[in-house]
Amino acid sequence: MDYAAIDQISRADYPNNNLKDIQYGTAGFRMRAELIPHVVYRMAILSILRSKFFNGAAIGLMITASHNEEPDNGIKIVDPAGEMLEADWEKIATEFARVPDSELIEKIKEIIREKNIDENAPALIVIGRDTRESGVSLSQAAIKPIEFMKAVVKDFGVITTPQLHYLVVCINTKELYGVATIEGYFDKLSSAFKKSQTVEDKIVKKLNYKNEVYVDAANGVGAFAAEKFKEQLNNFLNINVFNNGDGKLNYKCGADFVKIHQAPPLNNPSKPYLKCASIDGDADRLVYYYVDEKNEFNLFDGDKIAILIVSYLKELIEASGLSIKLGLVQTAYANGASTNYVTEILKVPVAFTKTGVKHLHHRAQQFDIGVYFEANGHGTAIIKDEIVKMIREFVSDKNVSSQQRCAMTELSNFIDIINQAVGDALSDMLLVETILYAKDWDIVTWKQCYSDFPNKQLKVKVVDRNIIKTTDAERKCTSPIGLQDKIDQLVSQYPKGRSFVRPSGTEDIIRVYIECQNQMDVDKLAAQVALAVH
Ligand code: 16G
Ligand code: ZN
Repeated sequence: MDYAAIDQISRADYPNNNLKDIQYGTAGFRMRAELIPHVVYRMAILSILRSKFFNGAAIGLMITASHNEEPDNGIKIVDPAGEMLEADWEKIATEFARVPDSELIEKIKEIIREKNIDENAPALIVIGRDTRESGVSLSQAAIKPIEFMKAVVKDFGVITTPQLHYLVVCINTKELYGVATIEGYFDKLSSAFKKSQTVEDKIVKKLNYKNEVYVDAANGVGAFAAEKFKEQLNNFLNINVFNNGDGKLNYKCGADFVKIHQAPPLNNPSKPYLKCASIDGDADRLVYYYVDEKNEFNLFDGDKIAILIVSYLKELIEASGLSIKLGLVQTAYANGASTNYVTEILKVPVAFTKTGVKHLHHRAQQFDIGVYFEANGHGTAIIKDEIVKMIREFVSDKNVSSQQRCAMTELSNFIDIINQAVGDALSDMLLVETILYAKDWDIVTWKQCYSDFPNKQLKVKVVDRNIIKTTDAERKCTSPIGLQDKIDQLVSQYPKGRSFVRPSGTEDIIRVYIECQNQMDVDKLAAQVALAVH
C-alpha cells in the first residue's frame, strides 16, 4: 500500500475541513456537496479495506443525497450481500471521516491491525452516483485511492441506488442472482414482468386493470431507469415519465414531497383517476397516488404497497399448498389501520423494528418470505434461498395439480421481479403493476382495501434531542423519566389514540407521531404531546 501517496493526495486535494460532528447516519453521510469531498475520498479508502477484509468481495459506494435538495450530496457504503454497512463499521466510518489529516495514515493502520486485514488481499469497489452535478468530481475522489491500495474499481456512472445494490449482489454471487451489468438488471426485471403476464391460464381479458402509469421521476436518476423500462415493456406497460430531468431535482416533486405534502407533484397530469407513481431522487422509494374528479388526492404509501404485496403472496402460497412462513415488517410509523388489516383480515404476522431500512431488512430475513416497508415508501420483499429453490423445483414437479403449478409459476416469476437487495422504486412499481394485473384491479379498487386512521407528524425543536431514548421499536420512550407516563395518560383520553416520540436520525429534531379516530382528536392530541416533549 502506498501510504505516502494516500497521505499526500489527502492533504493536497481532500483536506479534512474540520467537520467534527459528522456522522455515518441511517443512510450514510449527507451534507452540502462542497463539504463532502474528503469524506468521499476516505470512504473509498475504507471500502477498499472492507473489501480486503472480505478477501476481495465487492463493496458498493453510492454517491447520492436521495430526496435532499440539489446542492446536497452524500455517500453510503454497500456491504457484500447488498445490504447496508454493518453497524460496527458505521462507527469506524464516523471516526475515520473525522480524524485530522495528520492522523489519517495511523488510523488506516489501526483499522488494518484491529480488523486483522491482509493488506495484500484483493479489493473491488463498485461505484455509482445520482444525477447531481457534484457527483462527477466526487466519484473521481472515490476512484483516487484505488491505484495506491491495489484495488480494482468498477465505475457504473449514473445509476439508481438499488441498481448499485443489485450489481454488488450479482458480482458477489458470481452472477447467480443476475447478470452484473445495468442491461442485466433491466433484462432480469423486464423479462420476469412480461413472463408474469403470459403465464398460461392467466391470459384472460382484463376488465379493470389499466396498463398505463404516469411516473413522477423527481427530476432524478430514476427518469433514465423509468424510460428504459418503458422501452422494454412497450406493449405490457405504458410508462409516461414526467419530472424527467428537465426541472430541478426533488423540487416540489418526488416520493418524499408527495408523501409529506399529501399532494400531487409539479407537472402532474390534470386528468382525474390517472394511476400515478412518484419515486425519489435516487429511486429507492415509491408511492402511488391518484386525483379524483373532485380533485381529491388519494395516496398509496409504503403501507398500502406492502399490503398489496402481502395479500398477493398469501394467495399464491395458499394456492400452492406449500408451507411457507410469510411475514410483514413495519415501523411505528405504519398506520394502525394497515397493521390491523394484515393481522386481522389477512392473518399474516407483523413484526416491528426501529426506523431505518437495515433494521427492517434484518428482521424480514427471519421469515421464509419477509415483506418490509416503511410508510415513506422504502421497502421490498426477501425470500430465503432454500424457499426459492423449493418453489423452482415445485414448478417442474409432475405430481402437483395444475392449480398448484400455476400458483407456483406465478410466484416464481414474481420473485424475479423483486430486487431483494434493497427497496427499489422501479422494481416495486413492477410488483404493484403485476399484482393489479393479476387481480384485475383498477386504482380505486386498491384504495378500498382499508382506510387509514387520521394521523399527523410534528417536528419539535429541543436543546438536545438525544435526551429522548426509546425502546420497543421506538414505540415507548424510556428517557426522560416520566415522559412516557405523560404520553400514555394523554393518549388514554382519546379512543383509538396512539402516539410516540423519537429523536430523528437525520435532523436535529424530535419527531412526534399521532393517530386517532378523527382529525380533530389528532390535532388536539398532537398539540398536547408536543407540549409534553418541550
Ligand atoms: C433514512 C432512512 C429511512 C428512514 C429515515 C428516517 C435508509 C436507507 N434511509 O433516510 O429509511 O425512514 O432515515 O429519518 O435507511 P429520521 O430518523 O429523520 O426520521
Ligand atoms: Zn432515496
